[in-house]
Amino acid sequence: MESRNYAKLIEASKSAHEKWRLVPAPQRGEIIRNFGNEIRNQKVELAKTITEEARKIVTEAEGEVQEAIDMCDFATGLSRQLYGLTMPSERPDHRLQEIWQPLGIVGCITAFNFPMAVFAWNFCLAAVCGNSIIWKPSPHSNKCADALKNIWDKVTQEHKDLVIVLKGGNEEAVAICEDKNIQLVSATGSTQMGKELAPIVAARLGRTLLELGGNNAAIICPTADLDLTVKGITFSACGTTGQRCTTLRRAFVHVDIYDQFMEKLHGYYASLKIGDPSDESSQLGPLISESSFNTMQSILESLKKKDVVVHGGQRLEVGDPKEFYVMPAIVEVSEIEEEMLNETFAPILYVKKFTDLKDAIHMQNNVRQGLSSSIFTNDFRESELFLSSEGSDCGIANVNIGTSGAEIGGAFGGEKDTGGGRESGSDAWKAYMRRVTATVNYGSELPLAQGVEFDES
Ligand code: UN1
Repeated sequence: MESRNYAKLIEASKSAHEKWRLVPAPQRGEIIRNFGNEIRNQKVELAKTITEEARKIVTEAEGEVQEAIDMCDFATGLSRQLYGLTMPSERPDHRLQEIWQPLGIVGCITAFNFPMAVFAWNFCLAAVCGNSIIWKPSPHSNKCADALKNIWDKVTQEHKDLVIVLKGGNEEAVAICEDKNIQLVSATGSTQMGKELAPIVAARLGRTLLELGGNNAAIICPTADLDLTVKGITFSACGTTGQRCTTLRRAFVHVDIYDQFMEKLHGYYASLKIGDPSDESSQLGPLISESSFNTMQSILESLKKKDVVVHGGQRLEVGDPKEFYVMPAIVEVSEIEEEMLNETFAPILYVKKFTDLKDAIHMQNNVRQGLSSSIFTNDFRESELFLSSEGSDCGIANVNIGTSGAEIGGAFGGEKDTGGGRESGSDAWKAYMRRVTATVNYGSELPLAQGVEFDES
C-alpha cells in the first residue's frame, strides 16, 4: 500500500467528517433515507452482485440488501432520536446534561459473508451520528463495496467522501488499526483476526467494536414442536452454507425425543437443494473457497478417526466444477469433542443428547464464544430459565427460532471471544459517539459539588 495515497484518503475522510458534522442530524437522516431509497431501487441488481461474489442464494442475497435498506430506515428515524439524558443537578441554578457528539472517522472492516449488511449496520449508525467512514471490505467482495459506494456518490456529491473504500487485505486492516486519526475500529471476522487487530488499536488507546466468531448452540426440549424446530435448525445450520457468524453449530437434544428429532432432521437435510446459487430453487450454494472446503474436510476426518458418527460432509458434483459444493454434515457425538469447541466456517452440525436442562445450558455456555443461542420448547419454565441469569450467556438468546437471521432492530453482537461489541439496532449508536457531560450554571453564585467550601474567609 502506498502510504502517500493512504494519507490522502485519511485527509479526505477527515474533511468529510468536518463538513458532515455541521449538518443537523435530521438532515443527515434525510440523505441516508435517499441512500436507502436508491438501494431499494437497485435491490435486485445489488443482490445479484452478492450472489456473484459471496455466492449466496438469491433469497438470502435479497434479504441482505433488505437488511441494508432497513438500516437506512432505522438511521433516518434515529436522526431525530439521538437523545441525551438530563439529570437533576445537586446545585441550585445548575443544569446537568449529556450531549452526544460524533467521534470523527470510523474504520470498518467487514467479512465476505455479509458484504453489504454489515457495512450498512456500521455506516448508517456512524453517518447519522456525524462520522465519516473508511471501509475495508473483504477481498472476496470488492464489487459489493463498489456498488454501495457508487450509490452513495449518486445520492450526494457534496458528502461523497463520507464513505471511502480502502480495498486490500491484512496490510490495510493493520494500517486502519494503527492510525490515531481513526477513533473507532469496527471489525467483523474471526476471533483470531480480532485478537491480532484489537491490541494494535488498544496500544494507541483507540476504541474497538468487535463482532467475531460464534459457536452457536440450540437446546431442543421434549415439548418442542418438532416440525418447526427441524426447520429452524436446518436453516440456521445450513443457510449461507454454514458461513454466518450466527450459524448453528451445536444442537443439544433431549433424550426422550432424540430419535424422533434425528429422523425428521435427516429427512429435511435429504430434501435440501444444493447447487448454483443464482438458480432460484437452490437452498445452498458453494463454500467461499477451496481452503474453506479443506478445513471442513480435515475437521470431519479427525472426527472419523475417533469413530465419531459423521453423516454427509462430502463434496457434491453440482454447479461449477471449480467451486466447492458440499452436503452439510451432521455429526452425532456422545461426548464433547475438541472439534466442537472451535468455529469451523462450514455447515457442520454437532448433535448431542441431554437429560437435564441445566446440563444442556452448561454445555451450551461452556465454549469460548458467546454470540447466539436458542431454545426450542413450549414449556415457559424452560424458556424463562434459558433467558435468566442462569441461562444463556450469549448476546443473542432466542426461543423457538434458530440462532441466525436476527432483525436489525435489536443490538447485534456477543460476549467472550465474540468480542463484546454491539452493532445495528437498539442503542448501539452510542458506540459511534462520544458522551459529553455538560454542567451549566445559570445562577450568580458558584456553589461547589459535594458541599466543598473554597471561600477566602
Ligand atoms: C454475520 O454473519 O456476520 O443474524 C452477521 C444474522 C444476520 C447477520 C449475520 N442478520 O444471521
